[in-house]
Amino acid sequence: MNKIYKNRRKKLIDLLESESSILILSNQTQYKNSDIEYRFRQDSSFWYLTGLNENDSALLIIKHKNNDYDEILFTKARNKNKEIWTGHILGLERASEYTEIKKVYRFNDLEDFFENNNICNFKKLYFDFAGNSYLDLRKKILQIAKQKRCQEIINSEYLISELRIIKEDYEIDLIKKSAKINCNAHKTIIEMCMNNNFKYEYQVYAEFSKMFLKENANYAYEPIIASGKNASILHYVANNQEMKKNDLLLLDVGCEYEYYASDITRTIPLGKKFNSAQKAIYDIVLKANIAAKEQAFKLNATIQSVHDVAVKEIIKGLIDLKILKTSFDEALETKSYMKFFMHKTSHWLGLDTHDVGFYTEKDNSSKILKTGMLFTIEPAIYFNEFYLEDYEVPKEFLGIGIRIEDNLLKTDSACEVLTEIPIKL
Ligand SMILES: [Mn+2]
Repeated sequence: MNKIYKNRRKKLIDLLESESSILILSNQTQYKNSDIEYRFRQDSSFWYLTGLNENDSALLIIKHKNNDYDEILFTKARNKNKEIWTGHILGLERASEYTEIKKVYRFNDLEDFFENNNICNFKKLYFDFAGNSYLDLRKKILQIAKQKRCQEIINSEYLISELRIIKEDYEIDLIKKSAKINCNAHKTIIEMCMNNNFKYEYQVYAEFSKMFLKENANYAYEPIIASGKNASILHYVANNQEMKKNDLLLLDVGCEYEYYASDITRTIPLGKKFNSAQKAIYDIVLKANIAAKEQAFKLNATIQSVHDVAVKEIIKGLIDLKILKTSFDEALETKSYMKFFMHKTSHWLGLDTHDVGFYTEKDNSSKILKTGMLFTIEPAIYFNEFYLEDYEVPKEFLGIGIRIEDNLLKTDSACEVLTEIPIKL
């Protein structure tokens, strides 16, 4: 197991320029209130490179002029008084054994290490200085690096995402498992919803929780169980409203299994039958979803071309319904369609739901989809009453929100769709 992480570090070291270093911090324990801790979730990049689930830890890799390198791990020491309350701490010795990193220091000494070593007057320091844990420590390290005339401080994502964006077979297996658990839950719960088994959104939430937890999985993010016009709010997470029989229900639920996410959205009519406005919009979104997937299957397709194809279907559909009252070209040019479809069609998927990785190359061209990349396809149309108040949309469309989201793995020959959930009406 630990060989996986060691190999990844080796690849990272190969990417790192000489006289440069990279620092990756673990996640910090977050508190709900007073001394009540949220369940700990490791920082994805720290996990990716070490496989350690400890907070108060950091990985520092230094590459010298002659291309020799140092791997240094910082972690917290064992502590009987703490361990009686919150359990097992790995400690320096065992962390060293597990990772096979020989130089292991206390996390509390990280700042001093930067202060007293010459790594900061190196050419480059890769470091996520804008991360949202250990704010004071991040600021301090940035300060020290600047004081010591580090020539360039670069977001570590630039380096790590080059590795993380292409998934290893080991990762693909875990994502497939995550997608399978998620698909099974969606299939079962969609069937139950269409048979009106639930009265409130939170009852649907409870069912997803049960189906995930019994597979040793959990949510990748707060699920969106949005009935009626709640579906026109992109990240609706209150999940506490009564569901009405002829409303739509949008289910956007992410499953995390062994750190890996799948991210699925289906929108269904609660009474098993769409009304004509719902059906018209659903058909456009479904067409956009299918067309975008076909595009992704093509050789050398870019992530932008997948979005363009989805946008094209959405504009065409909205013009046919006379919701957009301009020519196709004008809608594209003025981006008037963005009142109804305001996000991108895809994001990368992996350890993070919105996984690391840039969408363009250094020359600003869109990234070509390559074997081992995992991404979503999620076209949508929303008619949010509040957002659209100045726009003329026939009344029957107001409040509708429809999104259909699949997860795809780019393969040598085409693409594998990991989320087949046919909706039987
Ligand atoms: Mn998504």
